[in-house]
Amino acid sequence: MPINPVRFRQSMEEMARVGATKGGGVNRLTLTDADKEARDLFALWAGDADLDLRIDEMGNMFARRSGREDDAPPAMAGSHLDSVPNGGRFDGSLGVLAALEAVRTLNDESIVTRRPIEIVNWTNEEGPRFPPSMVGSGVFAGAIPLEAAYETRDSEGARFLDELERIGYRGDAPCTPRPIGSYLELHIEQGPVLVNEGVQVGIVEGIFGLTWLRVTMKGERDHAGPTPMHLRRDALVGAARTIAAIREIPEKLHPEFVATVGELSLSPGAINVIPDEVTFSVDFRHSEPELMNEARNLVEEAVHREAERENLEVEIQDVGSSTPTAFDAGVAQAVRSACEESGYSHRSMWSAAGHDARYAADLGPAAMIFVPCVAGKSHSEEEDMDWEDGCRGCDVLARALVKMADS
Ligand code: HGY
Ligand code: MN
Ligand code: MN
Repeated sequence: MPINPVRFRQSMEEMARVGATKGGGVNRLTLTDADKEARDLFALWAGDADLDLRIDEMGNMFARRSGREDDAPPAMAGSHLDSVPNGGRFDGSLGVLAALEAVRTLNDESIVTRRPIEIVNWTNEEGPRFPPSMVGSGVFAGAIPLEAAYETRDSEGARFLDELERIGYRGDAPCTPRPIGSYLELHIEQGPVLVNEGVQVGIVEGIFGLTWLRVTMKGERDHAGPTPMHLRRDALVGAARTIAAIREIPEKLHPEFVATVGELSLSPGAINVIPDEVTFSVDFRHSEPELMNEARNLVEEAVHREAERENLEVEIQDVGSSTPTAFDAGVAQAVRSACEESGYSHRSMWSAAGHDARYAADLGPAAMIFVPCVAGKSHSEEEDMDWEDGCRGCDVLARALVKMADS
């Protein structure tokens, strides 16, 4: 099953020109014109590969190749084409286009698998514009209500459903759970493990849980000069102390626990006015549900402690969460056998990044494949990947996909 590295790289480089940024990354926020352009390009390539394209009511794109037993639950492989703001050109597109390369190779070799194969481009994997993340796969798996997704608004007030219709990707197919034979997702690791250990392929056997919160702290706007310090209710001071406390939580829980405050907004934002309202996000992750619960308690304790200290009102909003999930040992074994066939070094690992495989795993056996990215860097324009690594990942995906499609 020899993939075509030149064709694969050409498609990756053409896709990287969609929403390209000066710094070598991509800006393809979900449901923007750049996302539409990426979707249109994928749809064109799916047509060229004689795949039947189905778009569901969340805009998820399923490019289907018939199997000998066409009613069998499909062997799926895919990822996402949307990006974070000024993100990397490999995050997500690697998984979609490697799956496409695998199918193109099956076409070249005139191989027909038992199961149909479906390549998936999931809507809004990333989440920054319309939180939470992984919403297309989350609705597909029945974990997120369609109406809730439709009514989400971005920071300018644009509604998810209106934007989905505006780019022409509100499909007719129901976005509801259906059995899948298997799911595979190739992705750059987006972390330092494979690079540091010099290992070529990661066999991803599970995925961290993640919780997203949004905290609002409200104090009192007042003059920066005449207002005595002891009379102030400074929302930014309360938020700053809380954020510093959140930074200390991971080391209380586990060396692999992570917590991040990535968004912060304040009002009025004037040099001579005491801030009266601050909103910030909280993202924390781990593989153990108990530690996720404990972290949630510690975050709430910090918020209420610092609010009381500065006499602030607080609101903690749940933006979204997904539970830690072990992937399927059988699919992981298919990935391991593919690595052994090709002689690639490999190691088992879990993913600390969120991926649509998390929700696909609710509908059928799933696992992921990681390849190294340069310096483990991602979610930035500097994200980079050696092409040999990418081709190794594509080769493993193609081999494992055929095994699963013939299982
Ligand atoms: O947040 C994540 O881990 C993913 O990149 N959306
Ligand atoms: Mn991704
Ligand atoms: Mn990402």
